[in-house]
Amino acid sequence: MHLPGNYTTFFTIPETPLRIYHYQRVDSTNIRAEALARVGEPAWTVVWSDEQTAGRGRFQREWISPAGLGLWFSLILRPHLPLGKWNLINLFSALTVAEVLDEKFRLVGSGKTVRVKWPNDVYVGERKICGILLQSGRDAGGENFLIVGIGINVNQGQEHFPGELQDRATSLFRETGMYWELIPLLKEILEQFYREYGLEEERQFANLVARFEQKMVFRGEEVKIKLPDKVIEGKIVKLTEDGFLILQTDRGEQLITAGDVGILKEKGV
Ligand code: BTX
Repeated sequence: MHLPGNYTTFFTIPETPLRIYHYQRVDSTNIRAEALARVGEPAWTVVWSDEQTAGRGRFQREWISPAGLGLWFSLILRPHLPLGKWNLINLFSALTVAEVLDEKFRLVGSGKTVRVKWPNDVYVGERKICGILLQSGRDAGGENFLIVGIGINVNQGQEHFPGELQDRATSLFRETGMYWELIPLLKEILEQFYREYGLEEERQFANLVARFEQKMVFRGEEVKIKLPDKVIEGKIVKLTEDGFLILQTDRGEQLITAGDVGILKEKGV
């Protein structure tokens, strides 16, 4: 075991291998988890922090992670899955968070539902409630690992988001009018993740794509997909069995594989 320095608490979740290092403040839980994984930390270790000073999204974009208002955590996985299928874990992670949040909406009798946006964002209506950042790497022993970084807005009010995000971001509090305790929610998400992951891994994630498509926003709609070097327009047809996107463009069908794709409607969601 490689103990990470200055964490404030450590706890496990019974009957699972989940081990959680809890910090008050870190730069990014993904960075911390990656450092641990590189020196051999086993799967199912989680780095969780009340606050991130350098929380990151895709393309090195900033992920706003204020103290105590959301869940900012990263999970180490060592998937028994061919590398070409690791993308499915993107979809799996978003779906798992979406299902737990849906359950909360049902609990408070809200008619709202949570949707997923390919490959791994979680939305309520047109506002992002959760972002997920996957990073893969190889440890000192030559074994591949995956870091699943999850950021969930929980108790922020509108005023806690900077101006440009007030209409594009939301939280459980904003959607339900209630404050939510962080630790039970974290445990629930991790437990569900662990349970469902075991089942999915056994069947090589075979039903996952269909489940994801059912909850996916923009299916059959005209979208713009922003790639690092260009923007492509087309209609989302479906996902491949490895969880990549097939886009109908005016030059035929195109396969979109890059994990760091943003989907924008005309009005710029
Ligand atoms: P993304 O690149 O899809 O989203 C980043 C964009 O989302 C930003 O440019 C900004 O517009 C918007 N944004 C920033 N903060 C928030 C927020 N709190 N709520 C809603 N929208 C926001 C998504 O990347 C992946 C984010 C992963 C975050 C987790 S937190 C734990 C782990 N550690 C870490 O550094 N990243 C991950």
